[in-house]
Parts: sequence; C-alpha cells; structure tokens
Amino acid sequence: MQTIIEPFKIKSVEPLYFTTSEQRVKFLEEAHHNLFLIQADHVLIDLLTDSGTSAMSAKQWAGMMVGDESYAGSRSFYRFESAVQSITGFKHILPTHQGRAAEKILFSLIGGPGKFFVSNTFFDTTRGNIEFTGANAVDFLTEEGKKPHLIADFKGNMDIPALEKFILEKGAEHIPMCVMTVTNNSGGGQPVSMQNIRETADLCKKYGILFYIDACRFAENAYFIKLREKGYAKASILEIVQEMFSYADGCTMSAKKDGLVNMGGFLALNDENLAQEAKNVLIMTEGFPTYGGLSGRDLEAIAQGLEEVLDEEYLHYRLRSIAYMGEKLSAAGVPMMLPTGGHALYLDAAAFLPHIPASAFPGVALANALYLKGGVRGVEIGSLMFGKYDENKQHIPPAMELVRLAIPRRVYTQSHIDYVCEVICEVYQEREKIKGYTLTYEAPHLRHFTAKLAPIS
Ligand code: P70
Repeated sequence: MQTIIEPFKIKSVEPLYFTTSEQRVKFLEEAHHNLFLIQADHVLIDLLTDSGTSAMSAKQWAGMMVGDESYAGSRSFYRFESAVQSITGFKHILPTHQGRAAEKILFSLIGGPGKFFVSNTFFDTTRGNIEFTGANAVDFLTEEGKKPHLIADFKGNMDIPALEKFILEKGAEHIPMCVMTVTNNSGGGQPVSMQNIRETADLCKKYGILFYIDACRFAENAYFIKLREKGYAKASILEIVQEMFSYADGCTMSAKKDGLVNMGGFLALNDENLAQEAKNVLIMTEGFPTYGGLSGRDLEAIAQGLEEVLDEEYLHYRLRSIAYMGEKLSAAGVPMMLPTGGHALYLDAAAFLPHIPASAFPGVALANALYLKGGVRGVEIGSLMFGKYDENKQHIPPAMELVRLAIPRRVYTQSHIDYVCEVICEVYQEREKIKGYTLTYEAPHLRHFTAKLAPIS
C-alpha cells in the first residue's frame, strides 16, 4: 500500500484552541514578538519543539502506576538503568531531570577557561553550558551540511580534516572532549553516518580526546543509517544503535525526544573516576543517584519509551510524515533544508525572505508570520538563537537562517500536517510584505528564550 498511516490508535484526546487573526496580532504584541512568550492555549498547532511533547503509550502510562518512589534503590531505577545499558552499553547511568542537567554536570567537571570543546554542531543548551564554564565551543560541520538545498545522505557529518587541523593548531591537551550530536538539531535534523561516527571516534582516540554522543535523537539517526548507509539495510535498529554507542566514551541524553517522555534525561559513561565525580555533583544538584531529579514513575516511562522508539514501524511513519510535508512544500516552491530531517522540517528563512538581512532576523519574521497566518508556532534557528557580536558590536550571523517546525512524536495526524502546509504556502505567496525585527531586550546567555523584539516599520 502507498498510504502511510499513523501506527497507533488514539485513546485520549486534547482539544485544540482556535483564535482569530485579530487576536493573534494582539497576542504576539503582548509577547514582545517572541513566540516563546506566547501562551500555548493561543497556539493552534504547536511545532515549537519535539522535546517533552510526545504522546505516551498506554504501556508508558501503565508504567507510571507501577513506578517505585523509594528514595534509594528504587526498582524503577534498575529497570531504567538496564534499558539504558542495553542500548548504550555504558557502565554508569546517572538519571537527570532533563538533557541540560546532564550537560551541566559533565561540563562543570571538565570545562573551564582556555579549553575548547568540538562538535559537528553543538545545540544551544550544550553550547551554553560549555561557554558558561569559560570554555569555547567550536563546530565542524561538513560543508555540504551548510548548504540547505543540497541533497546528501548525511549532512550532519563532522568535517574530520578540519577538526584534525584544529586539534593540531590548538593542541590536543586543550581539547577535553568532542561531542557528536545525532541527529544534528541545529543543522536541520540531519543524520550522521556510522562511518563518520567511527572515524571521528578514531581521530579522538589518536589524540586522547574523549568522544561523547549527544544522543537526543539516536533512534531517528539509526533509522537513517539503516535506510541510507551501505551495509546496514538488514541490521536491526537496536544493533545499529549499539554500534553507534560502542565508539563513544559516554553520552548525554534528553529523554524528552527519543525517550518518548515529557521529562527526563541521563548522563551515561564508562570512566570510573569521572562517573564518581559526576555522581557527587548529581547528589548536590539533582538528587540521589537512583532517582537524580526524576520520580520513579518517570524512570519507568523512559525505560518503556526507549524500547518503543526502536520500533521500525514507528520510525518509518515518523520519518515518512516529515518527508511528506517536505514533498508538499517543495512542490509549491517553498525553500527548505533538504532532505527533510528526522524530527522537523526546517524552512530556509534566508531564501524565503531575501529582502530581510540577517541582522533583522528573517527567521523570527518568518516564524511570526506563520503564527499570524494560522496559529502555527515554529522556532527560529538562526541569528537570534546563534548570532554573535564582534568587538564593535556588529552582528555576526550563523551559517544558516532557519525556521524549525518540529513535529511532536505521536501527537498530530496527517490533516494537521496538511493544514500546516497550507499556512506555509499562503505565507509564501505574501512573502514580500513581511518585515524584519530589531531587539529591544536580550539576556547574556540563550537570549532567544526571553528576547523582546519590535517590528521594523
Ligand atoms: C529542542 C530542544 C534540546 C536539546 C537538543 C540537543 C541536541 C541537548 C538538548 C537539551 C530545546 C528547545 C529548542 C527550541 C525550543 C524549545 C526547546 N532541544 N541537545 O527543541 O535537552 O531540553 O532536555 O535540556 O536538541 O530541540 P533538554
């Protein structure tokens, strides 16, 4: 059959809230033109993030009821630990309340001024946690990953020659760790190949640099490997995932993505001493090592989610529904990051709105236009999220200006997706009328979450 259907039935539903376009103009003004500051009830289709927005399965909800809430030695912790170990193979598993808590613990231990952390692309909180220690975070995405319209299989790959050059220039002793983000969230949700993971790990081993995986979307990355990389067509997702982790010294994970839960994360690693130090910080900041900031029921839901996310029917539907959206929009000429990624579709705001310079935030302008048109909320991944200033306070834009439409897992159906496509196509027809924005307030770190903006008239 040609039709791909959602591989689930819906047992519990939530209403959607409809608003008028006049109301949306007012809501956006009240939110200082920042979609993070809008009430979720004022959003019709919420594609702000795929993080913590999954619908849990009946088995996960059942797990919530059998969660063991013991402070120490909870049965749910052992189920969680064994689920994470069976996938990652790491020895020490530290639960955290979400991904950035794992990052905070890790980088506070190994970061510090004068150090360099390297990655295919760091995501915002990871970069934020590194820079907060005074260290530098440097990206080495392959050139093809920076070209939105170029079709290639693994646009999340690390530029290994550029990375080696950097290591030789800076000295490996100043580079404690390399982090591979799978899939590459800031770079369009694009996958990293097994070959690239292996070769990057080998390079790190050669220079004595720790190699970690930012594992948020590990299962989606594994399914891309199965579909696209020679030699993996017959491998199970579990086998692919296990091989991916086998090359790493550890990982951080936000279970809010491929853990299919609304809250949770972990740090997993092999090194005895680092694990002990991390547990000491965990106790200070998150909680006792057998719950680490989570309830027993949360640990149950993650254990179950990690099993369900490896299901090929599910992964097929997931990647296919985003590709479907991409095909519809491409047919209408809408510029986007191609091929579509694992968890989101990324509109190319620079090509969509060529009349708005990077310093006037074309991604913000596009995201806001989608909200005003149809109550659809996406997120800017461009100059607001990743822009920097030079010493003269002149704006330095990132490589791309994108608007991410992240698809929550198992939440929306095909008709919701059709509606979103219609909204985007209408905005595309009227794109010349869209104007840029200027900042009126910005925080020193992660400014996109709380920024205030004003439209440029
Ligand atoms: C997202 C969220 C979180 C994330 C990630 C990677 C590759 C670590 C984390 C931190 C953040 C976000 C962005 C825009 C709007 C809303 C939310 N990504 N590494 O949606 O994990 O959130 O659990 O601390 O993508 O991509 P956590």
